[in-house]
Order: sequence, then structure tokens, then C-alpha cells
Amino acid sequence: MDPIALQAGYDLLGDGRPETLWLGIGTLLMIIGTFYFIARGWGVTDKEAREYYAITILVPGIASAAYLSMFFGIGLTEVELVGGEVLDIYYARYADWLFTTPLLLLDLCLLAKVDRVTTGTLIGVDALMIVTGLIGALSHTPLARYTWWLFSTIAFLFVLYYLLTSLRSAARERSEDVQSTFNTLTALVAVLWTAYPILWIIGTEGAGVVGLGVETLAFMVLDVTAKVGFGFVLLRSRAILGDTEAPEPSAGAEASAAD
Ligand code: RET
Repeated sequence: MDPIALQAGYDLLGDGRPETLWLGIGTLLMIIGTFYFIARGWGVTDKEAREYYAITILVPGIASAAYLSMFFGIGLTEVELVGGEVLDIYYARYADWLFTTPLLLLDLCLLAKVDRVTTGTLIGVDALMIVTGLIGALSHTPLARYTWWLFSTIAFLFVLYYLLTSLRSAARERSEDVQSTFNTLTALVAVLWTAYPILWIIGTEGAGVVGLGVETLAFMVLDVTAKVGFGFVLLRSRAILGDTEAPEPSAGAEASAAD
């Protein structure tokens, strides 16, 4: 009856966690995404295409494990604030993001063909963003929480800056097909990833304007789009499916004949 309760989800396991509905749906969508990419990549022999497939399959694969653990309440802890208020923090998200966001960035680095230093720096700053976000989520005072959020957000701005400058200009040397895939993916990343710090600060970790149920639903939609949607756009490109060197599509057609 209560519309807020309806919005929050449904307590699937009967342990008082209505957000299990969204975590359960998230688990299923990640598993479906993983197997869809495995099926598409089956029999692909081209070395570069296999690299993209391996990364793109691992991303929802890792998320399936993180979502399943959150569903069963394993990746969950309680943080007591100074005022006595207790927050439920799903820390398994950060474990998921710590591995999957570098993999997503690695896909973009491979597309842009940037050097190792650029790739390493980008991934290092990204890891710093996730770890400082986790410290913020586990902190006990509002001042500490908001300070870590700011730290993490500054790291995030560096990641975005790198993507839109160094990587973007390196991608200009690639074929038109690679460039257009790269541009679509960076636009997707810029929009979707920006929603994470906003959701964190208005959600239960920050100001608490949005409750845990709605927050879990929103993170689930973002995670599925940023992982499965991203992989879908990436693997749609003919040029990366075995034709990254030569511009004509014939070599790619051969490698992806199993499609
Ligand atoms: C946190 C903490 C608060 C500040 C910032 C954050 C950024 C998180 C991002 C996560 C992206 C996750 C993706 C997952 C799925 O594929 C950690 C919420 C800046 C950008 C893309």
C-alpha cells in the first residue's frame, strides 16, 4: 500500500532487506550478459578480438559474483555514525568496481592504442577513486565522509580529463570505425559514470535524500548499462572483431563468421 515501500523493492529472502529484489534482478542480468558475450565470442580466433572479448566477458562475470554476494547479504556491513545512526553499506560494490572499472578503461585504452604509461596512470587514478570512495562509505563522521567523497570525485575528474584529452587524441590515429566506437563509448562513460558520485552523495552514504531501496535500484540500472550496454556497443564494431589493422571489412567478416 505504501508507495515508498513499493518503490523500495521486495524482501525476497524474508530477512528484512527489500533491496534484495534489485540485487536479484542485477545478478540475473549480469549472468545473462556474461553468457551472451561468451556465446558471441565462441570460436573467435583473431588475437585482438579475443582480447576485447576476454575483457568484456570478465566485467559482467565479476559483477555477477558481487551482485550474488550482495543478494545473500555477504557483501554488506553496518557502519555506526557518531550520532548513533547505523548505515547499511554494501561494500561488495567497491570490490566489483575496483576490478571492473579498470577493465572498462583498458578496453578504451586498447581502442585508442595509447602507451603503457598512459594506461597505467589512468587505471591507477581510477583505483584511487574507488578505494577513497570505499573509505568514505566506511567513515564515521559526516565531515570524513564528505572529504573522502571530494577526494574520490577529484580522482574521477582526472579520469574523465584523461579520457577526453590523451585517449581521444590518440584515438584520432585509428580507423573511422574504431574512432566512432571510441567516441560513443566515451560519451557513454562520461554520462553514466558521472551519475555514481551524484547517487552516492544524495543516497544513504551521503545526505540520505534517497533511501537504500531506490539507491540499490539506481546503482543496478547504472551497473548493467555501464557494463553490459558498454560491451554491446564495443562488440558491435566490425573493425575490432578482427580487423583492427586493415580498414577493409573482409578480414573481420571471416573472424566473426560464427555470429
Ligand atoms: C564513488 C564514491 C564517491 C565519489 C565517486 C565515486 C565513483 C564511482 C564510479 C563508479 C563507476 C562504476 C562503474 C561500474 C560498472 O561498470 C566510488 C561512488 C567519484 C565512477 C562504471
